[in-house]
Amino acid sequence: MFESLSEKLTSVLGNLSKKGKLTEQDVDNALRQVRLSMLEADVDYKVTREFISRVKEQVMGAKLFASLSPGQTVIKFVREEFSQILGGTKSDICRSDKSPTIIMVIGLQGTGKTTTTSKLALHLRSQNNSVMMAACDLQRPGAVEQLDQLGKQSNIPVYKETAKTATPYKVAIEAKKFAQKENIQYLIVDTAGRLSINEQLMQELKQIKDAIKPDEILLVLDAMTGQDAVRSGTMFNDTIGMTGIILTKMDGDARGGAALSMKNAVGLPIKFIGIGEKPDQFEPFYPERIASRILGMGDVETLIEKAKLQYTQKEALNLETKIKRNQFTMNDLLAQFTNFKRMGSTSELIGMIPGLNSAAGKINLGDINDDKIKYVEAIILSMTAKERENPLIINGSRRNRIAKGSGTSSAEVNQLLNQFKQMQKLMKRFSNQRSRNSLSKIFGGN
Ligand SMILES: Nc1nc2c(ncn2[C@@H]2O[C@H](COP(=O)(O)OP(=O)(O)OP(=O)(O)O)[C@@H](O)[C@H]2O)c(=O)[nH]1
Ligand SMILES: [Mg+2]
Repeated sequence: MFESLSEKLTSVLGNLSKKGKLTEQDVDNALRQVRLSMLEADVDYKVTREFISRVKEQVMGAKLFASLSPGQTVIKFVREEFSQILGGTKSDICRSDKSPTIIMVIGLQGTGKTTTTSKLALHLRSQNNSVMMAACDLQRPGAVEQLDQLGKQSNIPVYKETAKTATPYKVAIEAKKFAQKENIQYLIVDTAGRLSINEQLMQELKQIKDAIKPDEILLVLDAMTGQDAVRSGTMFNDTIGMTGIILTKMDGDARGGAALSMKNAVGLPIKFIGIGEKPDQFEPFYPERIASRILGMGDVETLIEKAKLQYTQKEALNLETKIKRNQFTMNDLLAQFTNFKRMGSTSELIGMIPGLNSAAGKINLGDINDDKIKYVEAIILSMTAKERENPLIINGSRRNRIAKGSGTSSAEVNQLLNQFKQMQKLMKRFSNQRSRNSLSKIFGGN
């Protein structure tokens, strides 16, 4: 997400910070390029214009032309402004005093409502809440079954009614009663979509809304539809009223115009983003972190949170001890890949590592991708237990056997062995105090 915008801004702002003193002309030139990049990213014209004028105002107010490294200050202002137009601070799901807190999920056809309903349910459950979903899309054949399947996969109960006489608002009322009786903390209601905002859809949604009085109404919008998403956000808010927005398919949106225009145009916060089809490809929306990602500064906080979800404290400590004692083997590397894959796609993770987000094209992201990891895994899996513990015993004939077994060439096996050696060297350096602290931070050890 935001790849194209991020690439351009990283290069414009990178050039700015390389300069020593700046003239007003330098800043104007850079801001002109920022403006063009934002317009190319499909950010609303008015939002862009106001953005640039606010940054310019701050630059002029800061008297930075006299300072020695003004580039960083300009970048700071740009970052803060991005964070502001993305909504400023993170916006949480509200919690009702009485259980259940009811969340109604609405939106046009195919935007990702049902997938998002189950992702949100998983997210709330991971915070130790009891959650139930209600299947109130009785419009599309198979919709109830789809939610039911998703519920089964993640072991989250689904309230459904299959009687021909069932209507969406009646199912919603029954689901609410059931959740109250069972003292379930969150009830998430999936609703039907239509191709466009029509009378029938609005009637149905209003009926459900009046019947169950949800605490949150979240509108699901497809980020890939850019300004169309912004327009439908405005229309839904004018007719039904919402409390927040979930932007899905951010993984397929290199530009990011919808995300950057939404708060200003609709006046509501983006609460979550969908970043893939899988159940865990879903994140709370943190404006500040996203602003950093857009400017190629990475997002260490999210990376740490993702890592923490996958690592137990014990695993983390084990790993750290092994690294400290220089006992990190190919088996450990293999285990790290498995953890890495559970955390998300490689490209998604790379965007969160500061400076790695294609910093002015210095790093070829094509070099590090999910396919490459698959090869590396195949090579390690073709090694014997002894070879994995001690790769030094791998001679010519062993190398050929491993290459054959993994469908690679012996040159590729060699390359991995060399990389592993380099890695071990690097890890030795991790043993010093400073690095140990940062490892603990990432892996949650003490
Ligand atoms: N890449 C990607 N795909 C997504 C994301 N969210 C949903 N999808 C996909 O979008 C498609 C539609 O998702 P649904 O959840 O069925 O959409 P819906 O809004 O419930 O659709 P209707 O009920 O027909 O209106 C599915 O193929 C999902 O896997 C996302 O964040 N990223
Ligand atoms: Mg659906």
